[in-house]
Amino acid sequence: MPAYPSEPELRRSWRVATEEIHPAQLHPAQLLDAYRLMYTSRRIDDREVLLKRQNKIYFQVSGAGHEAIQVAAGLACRPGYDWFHLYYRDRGLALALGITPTQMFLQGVGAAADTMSGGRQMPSHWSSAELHIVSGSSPTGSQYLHAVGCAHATRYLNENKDEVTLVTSGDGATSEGEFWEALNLACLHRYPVVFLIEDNGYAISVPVEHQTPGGSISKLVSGFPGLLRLEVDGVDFEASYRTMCEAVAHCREGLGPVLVHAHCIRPYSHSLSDDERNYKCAAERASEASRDPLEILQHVLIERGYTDDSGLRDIQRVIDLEVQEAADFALAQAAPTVDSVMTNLYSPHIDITSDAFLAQPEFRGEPRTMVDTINQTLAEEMRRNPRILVFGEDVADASREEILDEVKGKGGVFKATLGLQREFGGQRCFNTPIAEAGIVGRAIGLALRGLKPVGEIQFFDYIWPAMMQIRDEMANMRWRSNGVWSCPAVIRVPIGGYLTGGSVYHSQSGESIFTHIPGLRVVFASNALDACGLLRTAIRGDDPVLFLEHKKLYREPYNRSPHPGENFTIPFGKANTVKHGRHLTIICYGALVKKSLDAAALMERRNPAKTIEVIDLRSLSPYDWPAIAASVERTNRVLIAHEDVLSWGYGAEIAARIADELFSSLDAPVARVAAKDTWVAYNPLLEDAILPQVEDLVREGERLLAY
Ligand SMILES: Cc1ncc(C[n+]2csc(CCOP(=O)(O)OP(=O)(O)O)c2C)c(N)n1
Ligand SMILES: [Mg+2]
Repeated sequence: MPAYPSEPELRRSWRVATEEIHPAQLHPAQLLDAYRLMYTSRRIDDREVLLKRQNKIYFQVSGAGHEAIQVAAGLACRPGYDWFHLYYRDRGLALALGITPTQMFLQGVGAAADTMSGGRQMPSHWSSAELHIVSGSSPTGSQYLHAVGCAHATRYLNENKDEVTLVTSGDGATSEGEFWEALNLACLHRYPVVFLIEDNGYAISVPVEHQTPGGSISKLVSGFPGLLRLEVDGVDFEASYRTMCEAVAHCREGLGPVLVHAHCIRPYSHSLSDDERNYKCAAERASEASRDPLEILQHVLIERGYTDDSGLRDIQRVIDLEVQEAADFALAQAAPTVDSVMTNLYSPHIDITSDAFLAQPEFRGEPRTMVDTINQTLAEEMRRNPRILVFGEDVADASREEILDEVKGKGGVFKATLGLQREFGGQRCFNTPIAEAGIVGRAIGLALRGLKPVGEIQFFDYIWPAMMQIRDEMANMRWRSNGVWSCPAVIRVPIGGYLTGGSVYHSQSGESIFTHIPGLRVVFASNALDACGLLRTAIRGDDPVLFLEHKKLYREPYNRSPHPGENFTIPFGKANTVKHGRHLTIICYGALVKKSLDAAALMERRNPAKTIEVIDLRSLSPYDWPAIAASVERTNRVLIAHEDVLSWGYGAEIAARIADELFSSLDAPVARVAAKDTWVAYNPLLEDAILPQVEDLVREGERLLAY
């Protein structure tokens, strides 16, 4: 590996004004420093625009017009102490916090030496562990929930610490549900979060009055209890700085969240792919041009005699040169090697597929149900690790703690978390609002801070509001930041049907949608013992995990297990051959394991010369290809069975791979048994017809045996 300059090395060669300034004492030198940062921001944009036109970088989004409020925000906070969730327009903010021009250009050219993403993210996707700038993504508004999780972590880790979390977005992003979920949570818990809305009047081409009822986000949120609202002319640096200092001080004092509504302009269109002349009239553009934050501050500096025209030109010349040098340096850097594309998808520190997680059970006590075992495993891990927080809808025993002595407690709609609040307190097991993106988004913020969140989505059928958080944030945080940040949260999700009455919104499967996500681990236990071992591995691991729990299997008598010990773990990616046989392999998981065993027994009775092997995958991503291959090479016939729908389902991938890699071992086609390509219905007759049954397995199995 070539030696690239480290982030601190890059920073040493770049001077920024990060000393704390008191608003009342903004002296000339500090105003000049603010101007330098604002001017640098604009010049980097201009240079990037040029480089994009020359095809030397591949995308450009500018901070032009936002520099005053951004630099003010950066200078009002303490990088490396406070926490930052920025958005793509925050160049001035990132500069004020300490990201250097060189770092910006390294990301622009997509260099291997890009400290923020290793050439993986577009420019202006800020990240620095040292400065506490969390790797940003592109989905508008999703960062708000991470900020809430981050502020929650501040409180959990050290209630007296006065660090503040700053989260920013444009005006348009406030229409996203995540913004409202985050505001709800921040006000509910009085978290120390500054919400900075940089309102440039447009979301790409949509003017703010067509986006926000009444056209003013700060007016719209007036009913949120405990929310301090501040509105400011965001092109006026001094006003912006005073406002940001007030907002930050309010949070530091523990007085609750603040929303700063800053009005700015956007002179360079939305991005280089956009031309605002197509939707903004000339008069409006001219009026915006008269509010350029750089010109306003220049005017102040000269009028007060802090500098003159030639002084300004000197400042500009120095910065022009610095920017030019930074760009030239970045352009000379090597691209990432193509063999690096898979690095930092999963933790390089803890390999949950390794034999380190292979443990022998030390059984004790009476057999327990799967749901009891999950409950017990959670409690054991919480005793062992105070960083584990369990939360979700109805997971606590009682939100009103004072009545705990009088009531039995709820502990989840399936009782998987019963007693955890009672034993560990409301700080460690608590109810959340009904907001699935909020559950996962908060988990992301907590995990970024080194906590181990174990969130619950009440039913798989309701996981969809969290999809953006799972796929575009939790699963790719490590990859997109090239290993600097990660979100090793565990999300537990009851799933599946065969409930007689569960119907359309309490019985669906859909695991293949998640196994399709790089960076996410997906496991699915069929019995109490596996649930214990896999859950413990998930919690002790360092990757984000979707932990699927089949509702129908929670309380079955047949899949119970005595307690296997407090250190029992199962590595991910290791299947369990639950029955050995020589003439047909059934590959299955979840509720289909028992059905496959029943079908195997029936087929063997009807075909005495045949024996059937049943493999419970347990872990869906990664999955145990060696176990599948070894079995199919012996039996030469294979049936893949799952409860989720057939088409584009989980079995399609396994079948394709078997057809590709084991073709010469096959004596029959690769068959699949799965749900019909429809929804799970309420009427039990319909549910039976829709979901795969033992007879379906027998029919397909015997077809293969006879082939
Ligand atoms: C979830 C999501 N939807 C759509 C987009 C495409 N998109 C990128 S920026 C943008 C407009 C954002 O406007 P605003 O929040 O006002 O920020 P501004 O760019 O004006 O600073 C849109 C629609 C996206 N990135 N993410
Ligand atoms: Mg906007």
